[in-house]
Amino acid sequence: MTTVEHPTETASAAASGASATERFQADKSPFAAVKDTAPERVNTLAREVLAAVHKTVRDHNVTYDEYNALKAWLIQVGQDGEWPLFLDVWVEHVVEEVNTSHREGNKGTIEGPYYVPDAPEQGAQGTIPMRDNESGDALVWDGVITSTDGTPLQGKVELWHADADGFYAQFAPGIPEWNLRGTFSTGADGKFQITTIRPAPYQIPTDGSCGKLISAAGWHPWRPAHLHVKVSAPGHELLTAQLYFPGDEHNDDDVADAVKPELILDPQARAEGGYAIQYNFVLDPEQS
Ligand code: MBD
Ligand code: FE
Repeated sequence: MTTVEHPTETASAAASGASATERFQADKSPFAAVKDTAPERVNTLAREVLAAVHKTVRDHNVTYDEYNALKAWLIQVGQDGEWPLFLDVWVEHVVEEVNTSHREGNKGTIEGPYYVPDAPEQGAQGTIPMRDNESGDALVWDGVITSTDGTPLQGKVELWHADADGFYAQFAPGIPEWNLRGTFSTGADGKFQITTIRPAPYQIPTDGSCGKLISAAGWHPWRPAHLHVKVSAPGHELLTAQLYFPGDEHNDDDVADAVKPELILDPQARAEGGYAIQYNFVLDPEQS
């Protein structure tokens, strides 16, 4: 089992937003990707978003107090570093939907704000980096990566998830850098076996602007327990997904609307403790 040192600083929800913003800003590619977007496209999108806002203001006779509260809140979202959180929780699921509807292979879902590339390689069969005293039941996951025609693919599964307290390494302080983050590369048979721990239900940070919106609106901050994955193989579309556990009370009312029935696991209790899961990935060939 891979173990990593255990710093003593305590994890906190508030720091996650700032880390997510810094990490996103460090990657300049989002701007490069839309640099040459035609004015017509920008015009259409910006105009329609604004028209939707105008309609809401008219339909509900929005007051100046409410307009100013909105301004103050938008400013605060930026100051809290919570734009990545806000967008990934309340917008990304529709972007994912329209961009993957052509797929015949696995359903995917949103990436969320806490992916970090290049997690340490553990081989086709391995244990994700974790602390000696990591809490949570053991989870042993067997699977295979294939193409839509059934051919096994030499590929990789990048897995990341929260710890039993709902904190992600590199976004909450006090957690070893690569804790519960690993890359599992398969051989030509596409098979992998990953050992990790079963994560707990997750609450998005409540101590920032997104939390203020949630409590002001009478919503709840919960996501069901989930495992994040990116699955890739040469010549195939990258699959970004999350896997969920049956019976989680938030599978039906995920704050981020990211649960799909195809992504719910079927864990089996093991005689030696913990759970065994079997979940395979089918990747779509890249469109030419
Ligand atoms: C998460 O862990 C997550 O997966 C999403 C989508 C949003 C916030 C935190
Ligand atoms: Fe998550």
